Amino acid sequence: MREFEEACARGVAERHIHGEVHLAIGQEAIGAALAGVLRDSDAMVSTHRNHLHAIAKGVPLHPMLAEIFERATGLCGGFGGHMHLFDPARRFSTTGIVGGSLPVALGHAYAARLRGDDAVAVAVVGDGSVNTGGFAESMNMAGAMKLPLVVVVENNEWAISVPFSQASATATIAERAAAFGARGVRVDGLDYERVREAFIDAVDSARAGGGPVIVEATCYRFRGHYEGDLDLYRDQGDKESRREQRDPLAMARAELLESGAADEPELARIDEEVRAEIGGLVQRVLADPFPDPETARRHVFASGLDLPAGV
Ligand SMILES: Cc1ncc(C[n+]2csc(CCOP(=O)(O)OP(=O)(O)O)c2C)c(N)n1
Repeated sequence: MREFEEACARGVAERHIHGEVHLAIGQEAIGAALAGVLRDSDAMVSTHRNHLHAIAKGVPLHPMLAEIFERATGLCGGFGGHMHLFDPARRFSTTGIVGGSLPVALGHAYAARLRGDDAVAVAVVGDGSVNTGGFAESMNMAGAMKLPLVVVVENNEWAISVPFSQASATATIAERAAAFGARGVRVDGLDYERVREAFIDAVDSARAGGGPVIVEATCYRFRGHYEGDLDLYRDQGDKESRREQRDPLAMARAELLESGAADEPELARIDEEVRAEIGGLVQRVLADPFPDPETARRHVFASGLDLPAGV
């Protein structure tokens, strides 16, 4: 996940990617904890900071990176870009509208109820989204109808330059769950094991008919809000020390070594393999074609008609 996102950061610096790119470097423990837990039939809806969630849901890396690099081989033919990853086969989608993933995930949860199956819907959101009307409305309906909705809130303390502590009437997000007839849990989002336990428990409970659950995972983003953000609103000393002392990757590494689950040579070999895999992926994507400009307006209307180019 870290290597994939660093490839995206280089893609911005080298001008292969245009527009805003939001990376979740520093939040990998949450992304990793979501991996492998959901079934293919479960839906996941993410935000503008979505790469780790797509990887966790099993979206294949080549069409995903190709979409971010604006290539015709991308998930949406290179038309959507990084904020609009969409993979119906994996039931994964994103939205750039803050708070917008909640009503979409609610729709998936309601659809599961109408179908009568035991699929769950997961919405991943940032702390900024919990103060939107859509969040409250979706949570209320999910609670009233006991829908199988799991909301994972990545509380990285900031909504661009607005600190959570100044924007929220409650000290935590998890405590709001009670007002919606939901369960709420707050976990250290830098600790992979804790988030994974909380997420599995939330999904099991929602799948069994227990109604909505909010999992608030505390974390911190190491990059600016988007690539190019000068990030002047945060205390640089605090940011540096968190990066040095609370990097979830370094923490997971230390834990693996300490518990004897892995040794240095093994971790070095995995690092090498991942670097080679992502490096090769970037080379393949760079060799892929751009979308044909003739088709620029083809996806504007959902008419179902195969309109001629340019219409
Ligand atoms: C409805 C809406 N309002 C404002 C924006 C502009 N905007 C983009 S990201 C963002 C902050 C989001 O913060 P948070 O939900 O905490 O997620 P994070 O970026 O920290 O992951 C804002 C205000 C938007 N995209 N949509």
